Amino acid sequence: PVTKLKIIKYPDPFLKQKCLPVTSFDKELKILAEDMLNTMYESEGIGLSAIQVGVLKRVIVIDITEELKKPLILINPVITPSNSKFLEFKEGCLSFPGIYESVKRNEEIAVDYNSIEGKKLSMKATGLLSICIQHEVDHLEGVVFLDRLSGLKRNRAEKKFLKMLNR
Ligand code: QAP
Ligand code: CO
Repeated sequence: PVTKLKIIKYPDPFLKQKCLPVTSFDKELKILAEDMLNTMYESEGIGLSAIQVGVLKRVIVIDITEELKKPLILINPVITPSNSKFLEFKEGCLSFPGIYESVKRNEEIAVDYNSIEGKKLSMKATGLLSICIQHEVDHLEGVVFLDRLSGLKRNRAEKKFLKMLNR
């Protein structure tokens, strides 16, 4: 069965929580990851964290391809910047439909993570993939992209979003 999960929207305080590491790599985890991918594809997203669908586990799914055929499932991801270069990109978020803001993040990262089977893996990422992984890993710490903006920009973007929610 294909399931579309409900996405929690800002300013729900649920999104400020810290997620717990995954320790059992079982059927339930596979179903969660699959439901998250379906939810992301149906919402036309490129990344989604478990916390956004109400699950406090360190699970993220990503697919930045146009053809929607390179799903990435990262469990317990840990990021290490590979250099001191930064990249600015206009980001969106499925928990903030309709707003896009420019955020500065590391350009190149290494990521240690577990596969869906629990295998320890690592990868390097640059460009959009790197940005997307950093955005999703932030969610696992209760951090949203607006938290990465300067005070003034953040205020403006938050007001704009809350106004849109009320219309
Ligand atoms: C995070 O965000 C991201 O406002 C993933 O109306 C975004 O998938 C990382 C979306 C950009 C890097 C660059 C947003 C869909 C999807 C919306 C998303 C909307 C419909 C956002
Ligand atoms: Co997001």
